[in-house]
Amino acid sequence: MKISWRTLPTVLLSDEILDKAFTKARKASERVEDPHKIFRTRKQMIRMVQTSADSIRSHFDNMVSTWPSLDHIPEFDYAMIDACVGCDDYRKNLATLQWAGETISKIAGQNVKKITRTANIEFMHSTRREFYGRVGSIMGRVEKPLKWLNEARETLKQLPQIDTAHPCIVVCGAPNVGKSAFIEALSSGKTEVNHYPFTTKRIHLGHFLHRRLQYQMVDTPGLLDRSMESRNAIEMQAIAALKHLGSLVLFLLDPTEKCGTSLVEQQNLYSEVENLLEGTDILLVTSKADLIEPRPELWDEVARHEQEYRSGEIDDIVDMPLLLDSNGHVTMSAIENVGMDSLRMEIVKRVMESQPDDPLALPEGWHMKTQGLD
Ligand SMILES: Nc1nc2c(ncn2[C@@H]2O[C@H](COP(=O)(O)OP(=O)(O)OP(=O)(O)O)[C@@H](O)[C@H]2O)c(=O)[nH]1
Ligand SMILES: [Mg+2]
Repeated sequence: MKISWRTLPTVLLSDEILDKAFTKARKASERVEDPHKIFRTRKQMIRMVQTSADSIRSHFDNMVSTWPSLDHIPEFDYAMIDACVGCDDYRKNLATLQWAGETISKIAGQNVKKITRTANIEFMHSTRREFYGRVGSIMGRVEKPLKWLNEARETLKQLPQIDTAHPCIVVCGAPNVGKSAFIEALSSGKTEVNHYPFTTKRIHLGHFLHRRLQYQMVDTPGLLDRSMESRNAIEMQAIAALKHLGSLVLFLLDPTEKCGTSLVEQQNLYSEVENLLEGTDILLVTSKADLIEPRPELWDEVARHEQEYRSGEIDDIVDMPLLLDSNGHVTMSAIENVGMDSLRMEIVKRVMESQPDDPLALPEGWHMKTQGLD
């Protein structure tokens, strides 16, 4: 399942919704034909009240049903929405629209009754005017919620579009260790570049396919690359959200320190991430293996295996040696593309192990019918 904020239409503000509704209402009244003035006026006023109310009601109903309901979304999305805009506000503002639509419908019903019961033309007009006035004041009360939702949509649109039904590998580590380069190099298609709403850094979302299963990889700049003290509450919430997402976390460590963060600091960060994402499988990977002197012992052998693997069309798990550094940590070079395929294999194996096949699980999209439970 994947929430798509980008396809949500722009949020119209009160004035625009009112304009649309009143224009429709006027046009509807112009179509009324009746030679009898009282009957004609009655029909016209009723049409104006009903058409404008229906237009606004259906506009709001539509919004409420197209905006994702927080009750049925994956935990990751919930936590991200909460971190970015706040779930309580989200619910409250959508509920206000629902209320406005229902209230306008109700008042319209009362005014239509009044118009139906009178033969006084002036009273028909004034009832219609009174209705428009009340609609205007209700619309005044949804002005703020509409603006809020519009901003929320802009904010949420920036989130990476992660499909929580597929495995996701979270790639973290200090700034400049090569997170983005790693994702770029391992991705089969184009990577998506975005921001988390609370950082200006570019995040990358990429994927590769293995046996028709899509593996997503996302990096975490500005989230898991700073010390605890400098993180704010929103970032902490977003980190908590990552727990619901990661099938596997890769922590990249740049042994050359070319990234600008010392090894000691990087190791401290690693311990912090271990604590923060407790319970998630974390794999420590050293990056920039091409810069390690001397080159890792298995460099040539791994490169040869990977070349063979790439020239075949095997889509299964292949036994390949992992590229290891002198400390026994998995390593790779995104730039020279060595150690990447063997690490990809390791990722697939680990993800598969963390998600054991449940023989009783139904295929996605199946719903068990509840029978005899009425
Ligand atoms: N030699 C070498 N350089 C690399 C490798 N991977 C990344 N780099 C370089 O390291 C620098 C940082 O790489 P990025 O991928 O932008 O690092 P990042 O972790 O995404 O950085 P932030 O998003 O700022 O946290 C770039 O200049 C890359 O070219 C590698 O495997 N070998
Ligand atoms: Mg980056």
